[in-house]
Amino acid sequence: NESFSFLAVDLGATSGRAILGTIKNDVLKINEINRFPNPIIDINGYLYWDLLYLYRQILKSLGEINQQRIDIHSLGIDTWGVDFVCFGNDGEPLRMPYSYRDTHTFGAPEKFFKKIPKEEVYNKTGIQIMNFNSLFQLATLKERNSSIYPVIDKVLFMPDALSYLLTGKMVTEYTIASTSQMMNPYNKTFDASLLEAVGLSEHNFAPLVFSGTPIGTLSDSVKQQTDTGNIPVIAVAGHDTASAVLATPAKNENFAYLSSGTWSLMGIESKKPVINEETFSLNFTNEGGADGSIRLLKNICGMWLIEQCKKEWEKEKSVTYAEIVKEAEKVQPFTSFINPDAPCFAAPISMIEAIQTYCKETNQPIPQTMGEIARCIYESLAFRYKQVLTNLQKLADFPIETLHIIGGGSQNNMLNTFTSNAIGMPVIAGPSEATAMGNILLQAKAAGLVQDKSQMREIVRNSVELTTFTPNNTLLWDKHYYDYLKVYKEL
Ligand code: LRH
Repeated sequence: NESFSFLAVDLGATSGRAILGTIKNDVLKINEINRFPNPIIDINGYLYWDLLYLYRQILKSLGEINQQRIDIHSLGIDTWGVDFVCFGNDGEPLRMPYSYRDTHTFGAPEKFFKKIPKEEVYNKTGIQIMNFNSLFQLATLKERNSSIYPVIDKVLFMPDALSYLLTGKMVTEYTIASTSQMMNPYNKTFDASLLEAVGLSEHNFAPLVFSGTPIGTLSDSVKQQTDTGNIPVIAVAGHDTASAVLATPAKNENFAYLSSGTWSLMGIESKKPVINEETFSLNFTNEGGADGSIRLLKNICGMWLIEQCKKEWEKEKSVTYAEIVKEAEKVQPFTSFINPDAPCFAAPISMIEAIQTYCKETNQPIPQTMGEIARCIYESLAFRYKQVLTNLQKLADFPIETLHIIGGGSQNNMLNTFTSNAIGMPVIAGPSEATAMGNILLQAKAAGLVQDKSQMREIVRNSVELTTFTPNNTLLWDKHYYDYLKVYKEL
């Protein structure tokens, strides 16, 4: 009953955190070491991530670990999907990475499909067509004659780029690479024709490794700056969603998951890719799972909607999510709905105005107060979840009996209740730190402490309190689902 500690660096598109995980007697205890915002930086209308700031936050977290005299076995980094850093042949970053929210990729897929038709791109990758996928970001840079493009030596996805800054070693981790829309999900390698279409080849990527592979140890420079030793850096499931799904506390296979954060990722696990006319027309994605399985899922615009509204409300006075939910509880239910995935919500100047305009254009009452707007968002999300879950059930070859909601959004009991009522199925909420837990459990696997996914999930169940929400009022929710469908505008 020895204990082992690991450091998970979990970077989301709104905030990042460093979480210490300690495993003892098959129980995982987590402890937040550092939490920091990860703002999108607007420079002359282009949107970037601050790579060096993220690097410095990781060093700060290591320094903190050292100060607290904690011995960690290893460190692993996971981040949001699709974004990447380009490096020159001297190993230096060529520019700050763009944020996938940058509108420069609007319209990029349509242009790309003139070279390789849409259906072919989908059939090759199984990835949901979204304008910001790495493939279309690269196509955009090439098309814009970006000055760095001709001198790109390596493209490293975000977690791999940060691991490289820490170790000097370059790898391409499979789960994060799978979000790029450049990989073949059957043989788990890059598709040469897609790379060629953006003027790249396999040489522009570091060697592919699977989740749980050691990358190297902290470089001398990092060791000096943080006063730490030879800590190994592990390529965990670099894609945050893959890490989160791994930590779903499911007991059997008849479940769907909803990884709830800035995005709501709703899906099932599949042993092999599911790529057919139906998944194409429903635009479902086949991302790589940490255990080699496929995450058949759909990206739903999640807490982004409320996060953006909150920012606007905070211009007047600061407000917590608990306060927002409290206001939403007070207002008239089922008044106005939006399609959370309508393009107008992807990167609006004002989210509040975008929601109001949507309601106006669909002849619904226009939500005005914080409570009204929040209620509109939460009810619409619950209905969107029902819509996607219905489609998922058509694709699944097993009965979906429960929905596991994991991630930060699982702490919203109002939304959990709404969701359970809308889908007419029990919702099991938690853990809220699923991503960090998945990250840590993969490091534990690399250390030989755990063997497989079912053992990892058992550890998660041993370690957290889960809350079950049973459906109520389903008839009422069913009735209003039709009102939602009426105003739901297909993309
Ligand atoms: C969630 C997420 C999602 C991606 C998006 C870009 O954080 O990784 O799975 O599609 O960010």
